[in-house]
Amino acid sequence: MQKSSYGHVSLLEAPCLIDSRGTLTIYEGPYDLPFQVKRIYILHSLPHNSVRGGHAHRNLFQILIAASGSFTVTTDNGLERSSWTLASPKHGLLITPGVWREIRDFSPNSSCVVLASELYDESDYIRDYSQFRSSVS
Ligand code: T46
Repeated sequence: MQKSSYGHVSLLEAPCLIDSRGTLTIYEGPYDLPFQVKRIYILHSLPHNSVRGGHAHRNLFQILIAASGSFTVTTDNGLERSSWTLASPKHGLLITPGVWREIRDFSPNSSCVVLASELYDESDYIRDYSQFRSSVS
């Protein structure tokens, strides 16, 4: 996937198969996933007042999914700030490199599954907001 000069955030909608047994929601590359998944991690057992994120990535693409419950993601690409409430596994929030993100307002028993395009690499993080702003302007 190409990087643009400003980071980009968009909401994906995954297909769901619903029958009397419940719902099956599918994220399947290359149809629904814009990158190859190299890592999956899960945020769970989250206190309501917890704040996760507070950083941007240089090269990493990610998709955040509310596997259960709900939470709010605020995003900032240096040009605009947006707020996204994720409350269903059928919605995946695609975040490209160059986006500052903070995740908060976790409902009871919420969990956030993250699909990531790269292996963990601390040098890919920008954890200082002023440094992030300098990197995008
Ligand atoms: C993101 C949001 C949504 C690892 O060793 N391996 C990993 O794969 C990850 C994700 C983290 N870590 C280590 C790095 C830190 O020492 O785990 C510790 C906690 O990570 P962090 O404070 O970055 O966690 P969050 O929840 O603030 O951020 C995470 C991701 O790091 C980040 O990429 O976008 O979830």
